[in-house]
Amino acid sequence: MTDLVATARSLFAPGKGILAADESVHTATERLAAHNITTSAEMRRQYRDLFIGTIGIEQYLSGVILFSETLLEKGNDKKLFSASLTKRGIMTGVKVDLGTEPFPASQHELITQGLLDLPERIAKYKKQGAVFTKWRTVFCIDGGTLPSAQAIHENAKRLASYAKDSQTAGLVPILESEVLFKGKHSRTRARTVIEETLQTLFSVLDEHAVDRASIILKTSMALSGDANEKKDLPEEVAEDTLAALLKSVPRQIAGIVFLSGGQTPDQATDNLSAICQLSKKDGGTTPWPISFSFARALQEEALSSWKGKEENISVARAAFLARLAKVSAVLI
Ligand code: 5MM
Repeated sequence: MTDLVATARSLFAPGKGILAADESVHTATERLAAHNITTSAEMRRQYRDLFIGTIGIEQYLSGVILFSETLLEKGNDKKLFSASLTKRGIMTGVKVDLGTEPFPASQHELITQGLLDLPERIAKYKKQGAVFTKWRTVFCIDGGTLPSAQAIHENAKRLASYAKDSQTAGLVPILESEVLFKGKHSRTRARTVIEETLQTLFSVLDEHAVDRASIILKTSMALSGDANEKKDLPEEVAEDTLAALLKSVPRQIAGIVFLSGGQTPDQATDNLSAICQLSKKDGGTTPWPISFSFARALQEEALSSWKGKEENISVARAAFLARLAKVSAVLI
């Protein structure tokens, strides 16, 4: 087994998952504004410290994905965030894409950017303590027409190029393919789009000779859109999500982590629980380990308690730990 494969597999330690704390400046500003917190670089540092500085997270987390800015910062304990994670046995990852831009061939769709100086940036992040990376592509469902085949293919090519660069540098790549929850679409339509996007992705990854064994897939669950009146049962979500993944994802990859995508913390936890239960039915139906890489579903309750105030830190951290314990429990 190569070092890269060993690192990828250790991110799936029993009962552990990954905290996505890699909000870009724009997204962090939005998340904090939703709780009436005004953003500044210092406020973003405190926001990161709220989660990374929580004592006991190592019981539930194998890794944390950081935004590049955070890699250079220190927590309230005056230690670099990455060093404080490493000391607790938690691996540091970094978001390496530079966000999305309109796709020239189909202006209503988004394409992820950041390939130009990627090898240099990855080498720098490695020196700063990162052992894994993440690149996010995003697809919006619009009726039966979007996402278009061109957008799916272009995003897959960029994910493949990124994955190759990350593996060459010796960092495990997490390939995030997000099918947005936003919209009126049915769960069946979401399932079909997950299948289409992942089937294209894995065929393009093979064309680029990306080593399957050291990649991690970060995916959405198959859900009815948030503007659809239909409320999915966790068992329905589990059935469609696993059916799509079993049809589209090769057995050799290191594992699959789920994003929460704007679901409430309870909804994301219940749906992940149903997915894990179904995956273990009859002695195990899935060839890859499954875990979580949530951002919002892990952070929301803590942010509501914190409100950017020092006196609320301990209550907010207790809420974060309580949610981590619930999500971790469904994996076992
Ligand atoms: C934490 O947010 C990540 C970065 O997003 P931006 O590029 O918009 O700043 C994002 O990739 C995140 O890792 C995933 O969307 C999962 O987060 P959720 O909230 O869906 O679990």
